[in-house]
Amino acid sequence: MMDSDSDDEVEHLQYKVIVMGDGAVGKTSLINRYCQDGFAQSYKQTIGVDFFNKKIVLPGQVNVTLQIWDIGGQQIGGKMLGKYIFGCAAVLLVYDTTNPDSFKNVDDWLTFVREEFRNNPKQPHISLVGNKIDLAPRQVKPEKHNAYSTDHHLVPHFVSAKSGEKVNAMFTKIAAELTGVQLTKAEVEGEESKVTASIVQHQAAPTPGGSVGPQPEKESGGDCNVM
Ligand code: G3D
Ligand code: MG
Repeated sequence: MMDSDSDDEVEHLQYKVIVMGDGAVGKTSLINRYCQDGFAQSYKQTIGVDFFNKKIVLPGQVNVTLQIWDIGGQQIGGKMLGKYIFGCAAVLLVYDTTNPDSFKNVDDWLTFVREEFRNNPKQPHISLVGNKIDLAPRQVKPEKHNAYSTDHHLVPHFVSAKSGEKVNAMFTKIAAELTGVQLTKAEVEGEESKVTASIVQHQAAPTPGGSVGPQPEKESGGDCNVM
């Protein structure tokens, strides 16, 4: 269901999406893959919080801008994290499928998110994202991932920021779920092989907060930069 009443807003929905998880699970790589369709072998640690706006067009000419936030090196309990997560519409809880500890720690990240949204009538859409599926051996079994997702009402995803496998499809599905647009299997599969999105804005100094629902989009040119 659409969150917005006016036709204008329906045309330009914007959602804040936060990518969370332990260090080195691939948060920056995932965002970089989605925004720039690239993968760097080595990243300097993200300083502070970056966000990137990515515009996609869902079936039915529904224009959506995902404002994707990278929490950088922030840890649970960090003073700013609560401010950054405020008002987000979706959370990606990322872990590394070759690192069982990072999966175990998802529980702490989820607890943090639930706590932040306690008593909030607008709960965020939360995905469980197993990254690095290009690597073997996989230390976290898909059954475990799926069971955890079911038990905690998360949407399960497996991706590789390195190969790009399922990255576009994941973000498109999240955007569709946020807007209530139904995607066919063919449309989801189509996302695997094409990049339909374009970057519309990047701001270097984000203001903590924001609102859950669609926000008016300030369209501008600009690149998706990893700072
Ligand atoms: P973070 O932002 O969560 O801290 P990064 O994680 O994106 O900085 O990634 C941490 C390391 O994991 C990086 O390697 C990066 O190249 C690697 N990585 C990220 N995603 C994938 C993936 O899908 N597959 C594989 N094989 N590696 C991945 P370095 O060597 O720079 O530490
Ligand atoms: Mg990072």
